Amino acid sequence: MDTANNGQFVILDVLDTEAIIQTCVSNGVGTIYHLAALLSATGEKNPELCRRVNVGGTISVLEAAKACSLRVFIPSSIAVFGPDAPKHAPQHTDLNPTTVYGETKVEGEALAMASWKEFGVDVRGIRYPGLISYKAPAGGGTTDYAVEIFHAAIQDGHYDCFVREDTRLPMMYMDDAIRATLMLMDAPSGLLGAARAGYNIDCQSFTARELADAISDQVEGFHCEFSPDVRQEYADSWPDSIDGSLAKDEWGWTPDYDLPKMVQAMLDGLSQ
Ligand code: VAH
Repeated sequence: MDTANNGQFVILDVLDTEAIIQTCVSNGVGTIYHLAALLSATGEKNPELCRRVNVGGTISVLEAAKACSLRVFIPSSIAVFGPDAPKHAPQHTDLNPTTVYGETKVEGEALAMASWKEFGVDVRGIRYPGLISYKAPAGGGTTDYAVEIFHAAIQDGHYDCFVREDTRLPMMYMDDAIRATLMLMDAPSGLLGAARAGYNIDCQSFTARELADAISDQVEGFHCEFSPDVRQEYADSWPDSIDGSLAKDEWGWTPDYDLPKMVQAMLDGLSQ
C-alpha cells in the first residue's frame, strides 16, 4: 500500500472483483465509495468503454460488497432523467436518458436496489447534479463549463462557454455534495425507503449566464461568450431543477451553498 497525503491508497482495476475483495479484507475496509466512472461527454465518445467501466465496475463493487459484507455508496446522477421527464424532476418518474452515461446510471440504481433487496447489501446513492470544485480539474462531463469558467476568469478574464447562455442545470458545490454523501451514509438504514439507491437532493439551479454574471460581479472585467457544441444536446436532455423533498423528509438534507456563496468559495480557493 502506498501512502500519499496522509492517506493510504492502492491502484486497482475496478473490474477486478477479486483484487477489490483482497484489498478490503487485508485492510479492514468496511465501506466503499464507488466513484470510478466515465462522465457524460467522455462516455458519448466511447460508449462501449463507458458501459464496461460504469456498469461492469458497479457489478464488480457490489459483488465484493456482498462477499465481504461491505457498505457501499454508488453515485447516480441527474443524467438518469431524459427529455420526457418534467423539467423540475420528481423523485419518481420514468427514466429515459438519451446519453449512454445516463443509461449506465439508471442501470447502476437498478443493480444497487437488487443487491439491497436480494442480498441485504447496504448500498445507497445520490443523483448528483453537476459538481463544482476548485480542488480538481473538470473531468469530461457536460457540466465542466461550470468549473472551467472560474479558471478562465482568473487566468484569462474571458471564457468561451460551450453551452447556450440560457442553459439551466442543477448544480452543487463540492462541499455540499460531500456533506450530503456522508449524511446519507450515516442515516439509519430504517429511515431509507425505495429511493435509497438514487436520491434526488435539493441543490442549486442556475443558467450559464447567471453563473457568468455572478463571476463578473467578483472579477473585474470578466467577459463570457457562448458557443454551444455537441454537449448542448446532452444538457438539453436533463432537468432544469430537482425536487429533493424526499431526501429532506427521510434523512434531513438541506444545501448550504447558494450561487453567490459558491462563487466566493471557488474564487477564494483558486486564488490560494
Ligand atoms: C457530467 N458532471 O457532466 C456529470 C454529471 C449531471 C452530469 O453527472 O457528466
